[in-house]
Amino acid sequence: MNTKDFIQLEEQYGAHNYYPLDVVIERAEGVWVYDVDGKRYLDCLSAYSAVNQGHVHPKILAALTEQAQKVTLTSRAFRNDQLPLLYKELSELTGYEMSLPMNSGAEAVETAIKLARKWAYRVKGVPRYEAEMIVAAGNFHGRTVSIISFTTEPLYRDDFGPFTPGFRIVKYGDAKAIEEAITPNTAAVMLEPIQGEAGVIVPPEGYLKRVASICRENNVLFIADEIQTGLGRTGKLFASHHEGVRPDMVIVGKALSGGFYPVSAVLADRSTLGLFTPGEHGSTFGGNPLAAAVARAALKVLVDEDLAGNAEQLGAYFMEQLSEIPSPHVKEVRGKGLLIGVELKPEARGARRFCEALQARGILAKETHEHVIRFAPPLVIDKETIDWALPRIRETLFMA
Ligand code: IF1
Repeated sequence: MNTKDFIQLEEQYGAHNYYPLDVVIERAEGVWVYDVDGKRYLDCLSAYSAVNQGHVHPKILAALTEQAQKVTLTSRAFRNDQLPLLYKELSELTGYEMSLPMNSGAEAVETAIKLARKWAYRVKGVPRYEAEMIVAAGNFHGRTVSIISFTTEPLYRDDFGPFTPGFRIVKYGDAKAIEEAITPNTAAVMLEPIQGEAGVIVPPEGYLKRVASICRENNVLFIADEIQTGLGRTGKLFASHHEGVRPDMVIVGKALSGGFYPVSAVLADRSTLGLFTPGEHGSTFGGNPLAAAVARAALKVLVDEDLAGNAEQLGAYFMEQLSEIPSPHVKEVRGKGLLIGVELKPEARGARRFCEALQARGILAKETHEHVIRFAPPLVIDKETIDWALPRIRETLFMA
C-alpha cells in the first residue's frame, strides 16, 4: 500500500476531525520521520512538543519494553513499584512537594480546575459553587466540554454547548486585566506561559512575574499550563522559569512520556494537592506502572542530555537565522527556545500552503491559527540539521 491507499482508508473509515498533511508516516527516529513511500522528513512539530526527546528514544523504549513485560496496569486500588519512584523523581526535579498522575493533558487540566475549586471552598472560604477561574483569551487547554467552555475559538466550542460556568476570560499579556477580573470568589488564574495554539504568543517581559504577585496579593492560586511549553521546550525546565516564577500548580503532559504513552500530571505543594481525599478523583490508567516507568525514563533523558540547554542554544540560533530571511511574506518571527512561530502577512494567503511546500522539501511543520508556521523540532536536534533545513525554509518563504 502507498500513501494514496492509506489516505483513502482514513477518509472512508475515520472521523474527519483533523486536516492532516498528506504524509503517511511508518517509522521515526530522533528528529526524522519516514513515510510509506520511503521519503524522509525533518519533524518540526514533535507531535506538538510530546516528542522533545526525539522519536523512539532508545532509553525510553528500553524502559517501556522492560516494564511492559513485568506489569502494565494494577489500577490505583493496589500499589505498584514504579509510581512512588516517579513521584519522588518528579518532586526532586521540579521542587514541588507532590504530584497527581493522569493520562491526557486535558485530564490533568480538569484535575487542576477541580483542585482549585476545592481549595477555594475548603481553604479560601469561597461560598460553594461560586468559585471563579480567570483564563486568557486565545487559550488552549484541551478539548473536554468544561475546557472548551472557556475557549475563545468558535471552532472548538460552537457546536458543543451548554457550557460549564465559572470562568472569566481576559486579554492575554495584560496583568492589569487579570487584577481587575479578580473577585472575592476567584479561586485561580490559569495561563499558558507562552500560548502555543494561539500562534506562539510570547507575553510581554515581566507579565508572568506580575501575574504571580497579583495572585499572591489576592490569595488566588496561579496555575501554569506547561503541557506544551514545559520539560525543556522553551530552553528551561519550565517556561515560567524564564521569569523566576514558581506557580502554585504546574500542569505537565506530552513530553512527560517522550511521546511513548499518554502521561500527564499536576504538580503542587501539600497545601493544595494534600486536599484530595481517597476516592474523590482519579482514573483507570492514571499512575499505572508502565506510564510511570516510561515517564521516569523520559525525565532522565531530559536531564542527562540537557535538552533544555540544547533548546536554549539552538533555539536562539534557529530564531536568529529565521529572522534574517528577508521574505516578503514574513510579518514576525517569535518564540522562545525551540518553540518558534513564523507569522506570515495576511496577503501571503495562509500558512497551510507554505507547510505543503515545506513538506515537498522534506520538512514537516504545522500551521497554527491560519497565518503562523510553527517550528518546534525535537530538542535533540543539532546545528547541522538546522543548517540543512534553513535553505529549504528560505526557498519556501520566497515562493510566490
Ligand atoms: C488537538 C492544539 C497544540 C496543550 C496545552 C493542554 C493540552 C494541549 C497548552 C491538552 C494539547 C494539542 C492537542 C491537539 C493539538 C495540540 C495543540 F493545536 F490543539 F492546540 F499543541 F497547540 N494544554 N495540545 O497544547 O493536552 O489532552 O491533548 O493531551 O487537540 O488537536 P491533551
